[in-house]
Amino acid sequence: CGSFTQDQPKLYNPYTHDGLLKSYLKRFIPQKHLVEIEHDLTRFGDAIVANIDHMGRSCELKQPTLTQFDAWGNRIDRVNTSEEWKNMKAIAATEGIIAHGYERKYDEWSRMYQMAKMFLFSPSSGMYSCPLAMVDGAAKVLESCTLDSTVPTDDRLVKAFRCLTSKDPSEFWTSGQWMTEKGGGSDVASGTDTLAYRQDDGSFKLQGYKWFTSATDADMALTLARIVDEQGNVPPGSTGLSLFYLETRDPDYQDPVSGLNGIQIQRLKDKLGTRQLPTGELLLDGTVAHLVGQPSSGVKLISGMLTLTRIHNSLWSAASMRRLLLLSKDYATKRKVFDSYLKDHPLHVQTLARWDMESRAAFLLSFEVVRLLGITEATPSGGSDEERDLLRIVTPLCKLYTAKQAVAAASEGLESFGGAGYLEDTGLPTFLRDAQVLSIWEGTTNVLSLDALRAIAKSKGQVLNSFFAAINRRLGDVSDKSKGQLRSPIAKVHIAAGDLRAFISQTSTQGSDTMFV
Ligand code: MFK
Ligand code: FAD
Repeated sequence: CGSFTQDQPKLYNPYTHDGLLKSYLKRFIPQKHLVEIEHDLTRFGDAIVANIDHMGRSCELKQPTLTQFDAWGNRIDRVNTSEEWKNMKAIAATEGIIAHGYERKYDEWSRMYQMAKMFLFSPSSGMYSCPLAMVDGAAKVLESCTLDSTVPTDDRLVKAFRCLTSKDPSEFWTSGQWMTEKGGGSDVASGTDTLAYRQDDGSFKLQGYKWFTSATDADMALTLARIVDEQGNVPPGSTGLSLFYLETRDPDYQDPVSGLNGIQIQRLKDKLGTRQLPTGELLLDGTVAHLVGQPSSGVKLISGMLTLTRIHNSLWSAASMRRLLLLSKDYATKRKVFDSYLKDHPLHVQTLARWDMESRAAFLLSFEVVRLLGITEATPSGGSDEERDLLRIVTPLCKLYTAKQAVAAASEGLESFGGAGYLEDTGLPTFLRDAQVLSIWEGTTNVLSLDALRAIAKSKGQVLNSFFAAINRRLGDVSDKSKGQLRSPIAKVHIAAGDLRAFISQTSTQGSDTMFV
């Protein structure tokens, strides 16, 4: 009596055990690259099962803390993170999780390879995928700035780009993205009152308060501030914001005790989820920073970072949905109820099948954005007009849509384990807690739907024309191939796209005066 124990769900190699990513890569990546890529993903999938997943769990169990003062009253502002968290940084570097996207060894498929690795890594990374998303976004901005021949090349930015994309753990850097202030996270233009004072050597000193900064342990950050002119005037609005680069522990400007560059960490946030992540409030008090690009183009420049972090957000949404499903499917072969395993109960299978379908749609839509990103970055032409338009319009829609799916799927996922899904020591509640942030950071749902409208308005409707042209053409292809029956995996993208089309019509007619549909 009471001796029954339940076999727990087991994580198998998420690459070899789930045909979705494997078959997708096979469809798109040329054979000459695929052999090498598959070999690496299989090895990485084994490493995830062998130790990375366990380390990721430890990152939640050993949450970061802040020590503000030493025994003698000195302000030291030290963020204490676990060994496992630090190891994630080394793994990310050696695995080339950022580097692959910039080495472009596999041409336009390099991004697909990089994001495939990220897809496998993120649910096991103990939220390290968050700083990595910001690393990728910062690398993208710095790459375009250092390639821009209209602006003199700044050696600091070249060095930062090298560190962000390094495979050497001793050189690899992470980056923060400090945009949100107390007055506004969505409305950055009104909310930002950080000021930048020009110094004689051409650098700037920042004074301000950043209200949400994830990865407070980052090596560098990109941030926004308003440049005060010689008369003491401060430019208002969106065009008054400039983009700055800073090193949190710049050796030239370190405080002798805390080691920080004019930064005080006021506190770490007490959060519903993402507890693995040191998200803090920072007082910038004379932080030495360097202008990136032209003054007053801060929002436009940091939008390049937002594009990348929003793609990572979509990837994470799809990856967490898929990972929880794999665990749930395994559990269905182990948990017996009413004399049979869950897998033999049609109603349970139907629930899993619906969720499976949702996760496939999220995956396909996210990887379509990744495919487009790869084309625009690594083909000599930078992609066709249509491909660039699609990347612009689908990125915010994909982020907002997959984030909502991820929250619903995490809830369904926990329920599929019954009461066990609610228990902390199964590790399962983390999925739900962490999913809730996906629709908040990197632009809330409404802000992203307005971003889609911004893209439509700015292009005078052209991005929408490209969107429907692509949909109609591919729907035609699918109908031809399957004689009207939408059976192929691509058809599933179109089902998701059909929802998006309905969504766009809705937001275009409800959300703005600039109507296009
Ligand atoms: C694991 C994956 C996730 C990782 C998460 C990492 C941790 C979380 C970190 C964060 O949450 S960081 C903070 C994220 N914050 C946001 O996402 C801000 C949300 N608010 C917006 O997105 C606003 O739309 C935005 C601040 C970008 C702009 O608002 P404005 O001030 O009304 O901008 P405006 O005047 O419309 O645009 C200024 C310029 O930027 C315009 O260009 P032009 O000067 O040429 O006309 C715009 O076209 C351009 N722009 C704006 N959004 C763009 C864009 N360009 C390209 N793409 C976009 N998305
Ligand atoms: P608000 O902008 O006040 O939004 C409140 C509500 O208003 C939302 O529902 C929103 O959708 C809605 N809304 C806003 N504008 C409109 C509009 N025009 N039309 C209709 N509805 C609208 N920020 C950083 O810069 N760096 C970080 O590293 C970072 N890390 C974070 C980590 C966590 C865990 C969290 C939770 C947040 C983090 N953020 C970070 C902040 C995050 O980006 C912002 O919270 C987010 O952008 C929303 O801004 P807000 O909090 O000011 O909300």
